[in-house]
Amino acid sequence: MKKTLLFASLMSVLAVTGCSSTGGSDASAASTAIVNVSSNGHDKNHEARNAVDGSLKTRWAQRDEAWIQFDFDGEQTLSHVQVAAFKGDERKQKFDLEVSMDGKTWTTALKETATSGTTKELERFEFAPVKAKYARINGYGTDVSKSWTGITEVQF
Ligand SMILES: [Ca+2]
Repeated sequence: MKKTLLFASLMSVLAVTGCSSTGGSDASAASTAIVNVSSNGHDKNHEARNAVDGSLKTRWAQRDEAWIQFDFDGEQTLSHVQVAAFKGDERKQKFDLEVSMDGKTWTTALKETATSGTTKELERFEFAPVKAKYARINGYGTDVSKSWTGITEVQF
């Protein structure tokens, strides 16, 4: 009985982290690994790491000039980003996406983009494939609040 419970809890952990051994078509299992996340600051306890913790209930929030940076495990070829915005079913979060190979020189991958304002879930934004070791989202507030950027989850 104890063994069964342990196995069941182990399986639920695997399901949450997306480490499925079936190699199925679950998109989350194929997301690019992020080894570090940082930002130019945050509001209260809404830290940068909240944008990659797998929960839509936690967020990174910053006002006015806002950026959040994602460091990958070496060189990656990116062609999309998924973004879930805080109150994403009420507000359109405005952002740009920049990518870099050295963390110093940045190239714009997505310019003057915004979430739909119709969902709290991850939304997918595609762009021309580009090699990158780093990616950065610049937030420009929402259609409701010009100063606040709030992002609950990001995946590449
Ligand atoms: Ca989160």
